[in-house]
Amino acid sequence: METNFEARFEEKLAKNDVIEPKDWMPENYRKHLIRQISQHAHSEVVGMLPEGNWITRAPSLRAKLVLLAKVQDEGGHGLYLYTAAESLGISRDELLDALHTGKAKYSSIFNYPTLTWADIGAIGWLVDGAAIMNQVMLQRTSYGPYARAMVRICKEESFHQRQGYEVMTKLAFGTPEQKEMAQDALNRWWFPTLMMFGPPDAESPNSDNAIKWRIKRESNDQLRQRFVNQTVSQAEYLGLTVPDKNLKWNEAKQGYDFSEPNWAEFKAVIHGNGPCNKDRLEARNKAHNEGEWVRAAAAAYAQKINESIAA
Ligand code: FAQ
Repeated sequence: METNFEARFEEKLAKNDVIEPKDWMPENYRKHLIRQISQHAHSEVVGMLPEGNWITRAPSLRAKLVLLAKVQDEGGHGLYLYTAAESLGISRDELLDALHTGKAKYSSIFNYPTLTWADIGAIGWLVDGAAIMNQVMLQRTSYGPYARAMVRICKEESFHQRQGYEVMTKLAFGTPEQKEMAQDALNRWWFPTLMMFGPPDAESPNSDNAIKWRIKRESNDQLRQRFVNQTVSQAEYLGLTVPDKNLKWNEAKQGYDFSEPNWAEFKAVIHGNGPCNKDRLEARNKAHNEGEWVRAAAAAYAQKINESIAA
């Protein structure tokens, strides 16, 4: 019986059809998706923290409004993604509990501090730039609710990338001190951004299944390479230097050679030992606990509505 279902599932993947929540799917496919989608959702929500702490310090009313809108967008992305994960049969409470207890991962990049306004520019330019590079393929991922959520997310991330590049442009073409801030931010965010794409392909335990099931359509290394190829000329336009002595155009591969990020640092960060892991989890737990009354009020309201419909 299961063989029939499995054959249909494989056939759909082969035809590039999407798998929907009510379709039969292998248990490991379901688990793989819950892992990836929930980590992605957690990243969006934790990603609000390093930027959120600059809303009150943005250098103009316009900059404040734009940053506020961006941070709200990230919250929205978290919500679409949690909903997509829930459609696989896991509850929001379970997902959040995994984040709050430190069991679930979220993107390594959000465990680095935002020291200056230029860091907000660097996050938009580099971090959102890397996010888009990775997420464009996810619009065609094999699980329908995830693919559909990614369409809107990608549109919004493109604005975020522009916002960051605009901040960097203002600083890089501003006073010498501003340019120095922009360079310092690039120096600190370059390698952590390269780590966002995940470990090298040869050391990526989830990639084989992800590619087989068309969850990921390109590998960690392919996307990292494309990001470097695209971003170097953007840094050049700004008159900034990518902090990598080994960065060099390679005519034969039509791409840049570049240094490996520090993978020992990456491992430490994803296992809870980065510069801000502790702060991020504390902030999320505090926000969750302080939001208890909102959840209780929403539940009480929903119950009243249900009662009045039933009456
Ligand atoms: N950080 O076998 P692989 C954003 C883990 S964008 C932490 O290669 P996979 C927007 C991985 O989970 C950022 N952990 O895994 C924004 C696995 O551990 P596990 C979020 C990482 O899944 C911008 C282990 O290492 N984007 O938030 C990382 O095939 C600005 C082995 O790795 C997404 O999540 C990492 N960087 O590939 C918001 C995109 N890399 O689970 C605010 C969707 C790897 O076995 C401001 N996700 N690990 O215990 C993906 O495309 C994939 O999950 C990868 C990892 C590429 C992240």
